[in-house]
Amino acid sequence: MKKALITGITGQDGSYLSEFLLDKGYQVHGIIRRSSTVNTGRIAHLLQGPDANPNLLVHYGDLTDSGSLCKLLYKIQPDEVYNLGAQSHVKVSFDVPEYTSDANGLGTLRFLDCIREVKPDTRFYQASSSELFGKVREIPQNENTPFYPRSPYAAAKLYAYWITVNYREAYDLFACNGILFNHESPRRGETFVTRKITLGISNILKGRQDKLVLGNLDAKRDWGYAKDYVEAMWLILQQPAPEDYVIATGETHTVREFCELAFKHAGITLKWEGQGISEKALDSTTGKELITINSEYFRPTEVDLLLGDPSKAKSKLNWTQKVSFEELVKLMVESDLKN
Ligand code: NDP
Ligand code: GDR
Repeated sequence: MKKALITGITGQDGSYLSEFLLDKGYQVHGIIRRSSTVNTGRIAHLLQGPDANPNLLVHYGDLTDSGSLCKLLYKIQPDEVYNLGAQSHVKVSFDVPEYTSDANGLGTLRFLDCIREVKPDTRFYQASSSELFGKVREIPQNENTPFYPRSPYAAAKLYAYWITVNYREAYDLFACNGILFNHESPRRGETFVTRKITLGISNILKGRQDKLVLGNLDAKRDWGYAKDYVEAMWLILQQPAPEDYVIATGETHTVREFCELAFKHAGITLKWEGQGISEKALDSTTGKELITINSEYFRPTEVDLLLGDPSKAKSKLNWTQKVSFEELVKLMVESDLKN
């Protein structure tokens, strides 16, 4: 039985990856953090109840604590490590830059160094990000596009990207970067823009929230479905040689388009008024204000346009996304309306 160790198992991707690997017959070990409130909601169904899987085991640890990582690596002796743990919110990284750098940047080094010492044949996946491309200089972005990080989050992920490449080259580790563009799902954290919108719509329709307050509506993102993307992570580690891959849909949409489509799925057509910080969206039938803008949600430096070129993943991994942008928006809206 193959063994996988996942950091960030309680997150969106960690939960889908766990399900995917358990289905493939892996024994899955996850690192969880101690917290004062329950943080295992996304994997609770795998830990207890009718769908509980005895091949899922969780352990306390933290990416900022090298001893905990090393002990787990020694104890579990995994075949594959998926390093998904991170302070993953770009805007928050401006508020906690040092912690973000520690967990996202040095955390990756801690794991790689431990693998080098303890079990150098472990295959290592690093959750790299399209945020590395930052200030756009080339469209679409592929594995050869230069990086230009625009946040403490992206700068930390840049270090993690290069230390992964360096440990591969210096110590012959099977260490790979998946440069994943934005991917979403009903399990997406509630403060990321897509989920904030779909959950907000549900709350508005149920009378629990008055309106949505957003930031930059003009940012463009290449949004895919998280469940499709965790398959790519696994495929990257099954290749004969360790390489880095861009995983994306090849389509880009503005936050504004996401809003329009999401409200449309809920039966509401938006009518936009005003400009810049005074822009707002009204229900075109009733005139009710549904979206306003607040500068609080703007970032000191923004990533304006992300559009990935997944050609390498298509040809070498035979990977392609199955869920379209329209389907993704629909399934997120429907899920939040149902719950
Ligand atoms: P989430 O925010 O949903 O999950 C992050 C996970 O990391 C959580 O399990 C969290 O634990 C854990 N974590 C945070 N800090 C630490 C720490 N110090 N030590 C150990 N674990 C920690 O992120 P996603 O699932 O969306 O993303 C997974 C990874 O992929 C992240 O590294 C993210 O930066 C990266 N990425 C994500 C993309 C996306 O669009 N989703 C695109 C490209 C890259 P807890 O539950 O306790 O908070
Ligand atoms: P991102 O995702 O920064 O791309 O990082 P997020 O959903 O936070 O922002 C996307 C775009 O929407 C704009 N925006 C808002 N964002 C949030 N969170 N809240 C708002 O109210 C709002 N209004 C407008 C943002 O300015 C931005 O342009 C995600 C994370 O998962 C990272 O970990 C990952 O690396 C990248 O995707 C790829």
